[in-house]
This record gives sequence, structure tokens and C-alpha cells, in this order.
Amino acid sequence: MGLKLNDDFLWGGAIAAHQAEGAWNVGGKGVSIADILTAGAHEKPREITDGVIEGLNYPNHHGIYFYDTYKADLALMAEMGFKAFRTSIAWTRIFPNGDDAAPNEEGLQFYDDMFDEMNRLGIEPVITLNHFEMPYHLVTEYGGWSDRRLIDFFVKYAETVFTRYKDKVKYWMTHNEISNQANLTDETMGEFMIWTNSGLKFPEGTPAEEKLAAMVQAGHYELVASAKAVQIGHAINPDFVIGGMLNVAPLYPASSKPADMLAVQKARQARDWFSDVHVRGEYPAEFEAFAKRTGMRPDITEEDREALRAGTVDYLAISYYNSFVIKATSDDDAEFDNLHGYEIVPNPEVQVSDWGWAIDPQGLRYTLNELNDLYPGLPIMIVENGFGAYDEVVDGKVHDQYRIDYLKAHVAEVEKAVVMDGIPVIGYLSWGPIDIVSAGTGEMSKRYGYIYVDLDDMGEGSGERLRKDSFDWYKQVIASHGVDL
Ligand code: P53
Repeated sequence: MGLKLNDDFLWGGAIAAHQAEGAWNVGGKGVSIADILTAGAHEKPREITDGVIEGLNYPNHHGIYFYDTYKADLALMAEMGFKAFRTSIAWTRIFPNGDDAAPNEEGLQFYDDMFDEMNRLGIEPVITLNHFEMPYHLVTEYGGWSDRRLIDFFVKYAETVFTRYKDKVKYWMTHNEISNQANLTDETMGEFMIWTNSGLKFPEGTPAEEKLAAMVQAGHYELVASAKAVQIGHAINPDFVIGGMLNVAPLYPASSKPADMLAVQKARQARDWFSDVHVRGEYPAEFEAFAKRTGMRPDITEEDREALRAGTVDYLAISYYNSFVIKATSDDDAEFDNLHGYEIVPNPEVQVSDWGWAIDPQGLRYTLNELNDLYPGLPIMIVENGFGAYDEVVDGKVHDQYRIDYLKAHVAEVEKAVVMDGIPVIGYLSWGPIDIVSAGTGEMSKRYGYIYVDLDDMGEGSGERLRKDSFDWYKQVIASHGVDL
């Protein structure tokens, strides 16, 4: 038995344009930074190629053909009773190069039709402006978000779509998982994260300090762009609800050693400045001290700071998948900073998925409480959570009890956070309600869906959709307002 949530709670699911739509060069769309990512696998990073190279496997070129199938797919979401559906606008359908003088009407029309369809089905659109899919041209011509001019390109794009869809979309978020790039030294995923967030790719052997300074600069421009978009959005429609979006994961100390606890705090601060700026419009003192101490000297003007203060977000959108354990590599606390003094170690207390992601439902309740401690009363929407797993089709059925188990345990913790802890969570959108291309690995076989899509890692298959066992489970959860888990 779960705890009942209010009728207006936004149950649903979430995807991103580049992982689903395909049609990468159709309808006037330009090349995005996702279009030049090859397929990888667990612990085999996706390759970032110089442009599209013939003969390589680029899974985002086809996605699940959502560009052509969205009506039928949305009908399946409606069948599950979805109240809300999150997707992104592919920036490159609107401004194919990012610096174009005028938007591409065919791209604008495509989302007009899609949002009309959602509204017709009674499904609230929740829209991400920038989900790992900025125009590749902005990388080749400007060096991605290392260039201040990106602020204006993004703001123009945001203003264009806010104006166009002002009566069709109410819930927005600016940059997907903006703080991922703080993990830029991660051996397997670091390169991916700074690429997808900022369009930055460093030559082999670039010192970590240099990468960190570039990330801070890019992150700052992204935050200013977000804040300006928030302000413009509210001017276009005061009813808009515009959020920042972050991946959140609890960090646990490896032991009760004080150095481990301090290391946890430092690891958290290495990411939390993004949400602090989104929510409070100010850099935290710790960040300012760090920038000064390292001699980083980011380009942050007084005018930027004013923009940040004036464009704070209405809510936080979060993704939650897993938790991590942090171990101090030194007892000397003077060494702790964003790059030094700690490492991530396995957690012997929890199980992991086939991709090594820790399964930690209680960590979700912990995280929701922690966020509310940091930003009291700020609405939180969970816009990603789910279990990437291999599925097997037997006689046209997928018995995905493992996925139901994961989701059931996580939803139960969300309900406790809302009902017992009083945390203002306004929605739960699970990730990939229909199977899509994995962002991290480019695989099709890392599946999150309630709906199975018959396509494999090479893009082969009929594309047919099948309801998994979890489809009926989620339908019953939504219908019972979270009681029948
Ligand atoms: P996949 C980790 C690695 C890559 C992307 O991830 C990630 C994360 C989690 O922080 O972010 C989100 O597909 C992202 C989605 C993505 C989802 O996690 O690698 O917003 O685009 O698909 C799941 O299993």
C-alpha cells in the first residue's frame, strides 16, 4: 500500500528529443552535438567525432522514430493515465545553426502539432529547452559555451519558443542536468558530461585545473542565459513555471572518519553552486573563495550578477537514479577542494544495476529532504527516475518485474517525502516511459520503458511497440493516486 497523493500531482514520464525523435536531418533540422556521438556501451565511452563520419553508428540519427510516431506513442501514455509528459525541443529544429537570423518555421510547426496533441489528450507538456543537444555549429564556430555570445543565442531561442507556445506550455526548464559537468574528471563519463552540457572537448593531456576553469566559465554563461530566459519567460506569460534542472544523488561518507565527512561536503559543494545560483541568484561563499584561491578569475560581470539575481527559478526539476560513497584520500583537510582529496568507492550496502548504478530508493527520500533543507518550500518536480535494464521478449510479452520493483520502491519513498515529511514535490515523471536511446552509452538495449520498442543497438528491428508488465502496473499507480503500488 502506498500513501495517497493529491489529485493535481503530475504523474507521467520524460524523454529528450535527441534520444527519441530521430529525423536528425529532416524538416530543416541542423546537426546537434548529439548527432556526432557514436554508440558506446557500459564502460565504453561514446566517441565524439569531428562531424558525421560515414559508416559509423550514430544512434541518435534514428532514435525511436518519435518524429513520425509521436501521436501513437502519446496515445499509449494517455492510456496509462499520464497527467504530464516531459520532452525537449530540439534547439536545432528551431535554429539549425544556433546563430541563424530567423527561426525555422517547419521546426516550430512540428512542436505546435506535438503540444496540441498533448493538450488534446489532457497531458500537460513539461518542456526542456536544452537537453544535451545544442547546435554543433555553435561548437565549431564559437567553441561552445566558452564563448559569451552563446548567452544571446540561447536567450533568442528561448524567447522564440516561449512566444510561440505561450498558450500551450506552462512548465519549462532551461538546461538539463546543468551540474553534470562538475564530474569532468570522471574517467569514463567526464568527457561526455562536459560535451553534452557545454560543447567543450579538451585535447588529450589538458590539465585538470584548466578543464575545471573552462567548466566554471561555461557553467556561468549557462546560468546567466538561464536567468535571462526566466525573466523573459515571465514577461511573455506570468503563469509560466520555469525551473532549473539537476541530477541529484546522495553522497555518503565511506566511514565515520571526520575526513570522509568533510570530503562528502566538499564533493557536494563542487556541484551545489549550480543550484544555489538557480535558486538564490547568488554564488555561495565557498565557490567565490575557491575561484579566488585557485586564481581562476572567471569572467563574471556585475551585470551578470544582476541578471542572476533577477532570474531565479520557480522550481527545481531533478533526476534521481543512484547514490555514491565518498572516501577521503588524504587526512589533510587543507587538500580538499573540487578536484582533490576524495574518490568515489563502491557501496557494499546496496545492489547495482547491470550498468553498475547503485539502487537506493531511500536515498531519494533523503535527497528530497536535503533539497528542502537547502531551499525551503521550493517546489520540486522529479523529472527523471527509472531502471535501465535488459529486457527479453517472450511470446510478445516482457515480464519486467525487476523494473516494477525498482519503481515501486522509489515511488513509495517519494510518497513518504510528500506525506510524512511535507516536502513540496509536485510531480513524478519517470525516465523513458517508452524505450529510447541511452544518453550515456548510446545503447538501445539499456531500456527504461513501460513500452518496449523493437529496435536493437544497431538500429535494426521493426520499431513495433509492446506494453510491458510495468505498463499495467504504472497505470494502476496513477489511477489510484499512488495507493496501489
Ligand atoms: P542513460 C548519467 C549519464 C548520462 C546521462 O541515463 C545522465 C546520467 C544521470 O545523471 O543523465 C540523464 O540513458 C539524462 C538522460 C539520460 C538519463 O539520465 O545513460 O538526463 O538524457 O537518458 C539516463 O541510462
